[in-house]
Amino acid sequence: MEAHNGLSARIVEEAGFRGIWASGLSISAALGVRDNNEASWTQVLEVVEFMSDATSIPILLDADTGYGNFNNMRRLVKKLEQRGVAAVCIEDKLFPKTNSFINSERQPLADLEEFAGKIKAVKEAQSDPDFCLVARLEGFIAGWGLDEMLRRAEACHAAGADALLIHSRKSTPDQVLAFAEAWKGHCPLVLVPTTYYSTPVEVFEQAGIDLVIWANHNVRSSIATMQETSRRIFEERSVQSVEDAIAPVKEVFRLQNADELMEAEERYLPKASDSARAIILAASRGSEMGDVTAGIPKTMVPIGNTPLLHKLVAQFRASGVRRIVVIRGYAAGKVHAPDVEFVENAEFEGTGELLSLSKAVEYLEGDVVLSFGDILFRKHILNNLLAEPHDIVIAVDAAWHRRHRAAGYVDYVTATRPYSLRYDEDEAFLTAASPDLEEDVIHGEWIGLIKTNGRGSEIITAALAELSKRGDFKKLRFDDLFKHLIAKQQRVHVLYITGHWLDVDDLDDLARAQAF
Ligand code: SPV
Ligand code: MG
Repeated sequence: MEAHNGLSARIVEEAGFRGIWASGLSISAALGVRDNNEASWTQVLEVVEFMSDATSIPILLDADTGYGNFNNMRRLVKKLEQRGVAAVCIEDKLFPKTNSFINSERQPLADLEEFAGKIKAVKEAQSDPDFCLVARLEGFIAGWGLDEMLRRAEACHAAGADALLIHSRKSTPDQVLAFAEAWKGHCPLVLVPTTYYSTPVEVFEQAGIDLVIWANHNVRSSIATMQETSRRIFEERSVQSVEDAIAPVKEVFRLQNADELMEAEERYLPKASDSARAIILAASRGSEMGDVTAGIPKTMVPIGNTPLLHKLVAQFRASGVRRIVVIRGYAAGKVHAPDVEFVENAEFEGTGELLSLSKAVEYLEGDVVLSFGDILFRKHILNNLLAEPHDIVIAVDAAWHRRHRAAGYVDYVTATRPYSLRYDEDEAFLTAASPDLEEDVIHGEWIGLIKTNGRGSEIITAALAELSKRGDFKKLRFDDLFKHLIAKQQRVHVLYITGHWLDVDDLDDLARAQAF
């Protein structure tokens, strides 16, 4: 059965056919060109490769006259074998060919010796012993009689042709049946009953014909349907009357094997649940910034033309964090960012960070990065944090004393050891966290990023539950959480960094952020 691209080839296989005719007429028609070798042989090869990829039954390529001489044929065979094409058919005419049904009497036949040489070259070039060559004899088409056909058939058979295609443009099968009778089964015979289509197939079976090719009926049926569909939609300016008559989109997906891709995605793509989630705390106004945050929270302050939150979200995305939750409160209606989820904190006024975080506690699960909504940092900081295997890790800036400091709260920390350039140092753990630490015990400043794994998320969830019982819970900040974890002897790992981040607390910070 004819096919002319991957889709039609798959349809042919599904219908139950045992082989596919990659028709020269249909492939060129589908490409919008004539059946005169207007499409180059490599263009045909591309099409047949798609057909081969889409199917598992043998494909017989209609290679016209072989696109050149014996040498071109040898190369073609090699390329077809590489693409899993089972067989090739060549006809005894001259390049560039003309379709057998156009001006057929004026079509000269190929020199028989030259044609036999091509056949021989193919059989000697093939590396798969099952690769087949069908020699197509156009003698009847060109007006020759049975004797000449038999002479040509013998020569092709002797040269090694695996089968002969006897073509005829008569409306009855007389010519081809006479040939079959005289040939007496020397080798398999192939017919193309395009013009003598009313002959029942049993007649061919009884005559010992081995293969019948329905050569162009898929491209013709698609032409008829596409013409009707286009005409109707154009005239009716609606698809309503065609919708039920055409294949549903679901059928297109099925023929493309879309399900297989979905299953493969399950197996090969990182699972959404496996990758980290970010929770961004962005509920506070940031009143230190005065008029700048009248009506928008600090997180939406533009850095250049882009809101701070958008930059932050883009940083998470760039490090592969796709699930992002933003806790918003002040001017919540003005807080937006593409493809993030929002959690509302209506109690943002005069309350602390832990209350805000507790609003999103249901998202505290698996790998999580908790982040302030007013910070920016270089990519390596987040990447290093994400690579940490420990339950709870905080990013601490050891170069804290070099920082510009806005008035207000600073999350100073002390750890089991200070920052060191040595790569073989012991791990550092948090031992104290407070804005009031004496300068000589400060090892760094927590920058507002915490990374947890599944266990770490559970530990923090439990800590929040315990802290929420305190009367002052609404005022508590992250250093209270850290103190609680230290008191509970929960280990908080310290990942030291040295600069390359900033927070936006005042207008000076904002100016710095523009240049960051
Ligand atoms: C084709 O399908 O391209 C053929 C068969 O060569 S026919 O058009 O009938 O000659
Ligand atoms: Mg053809």
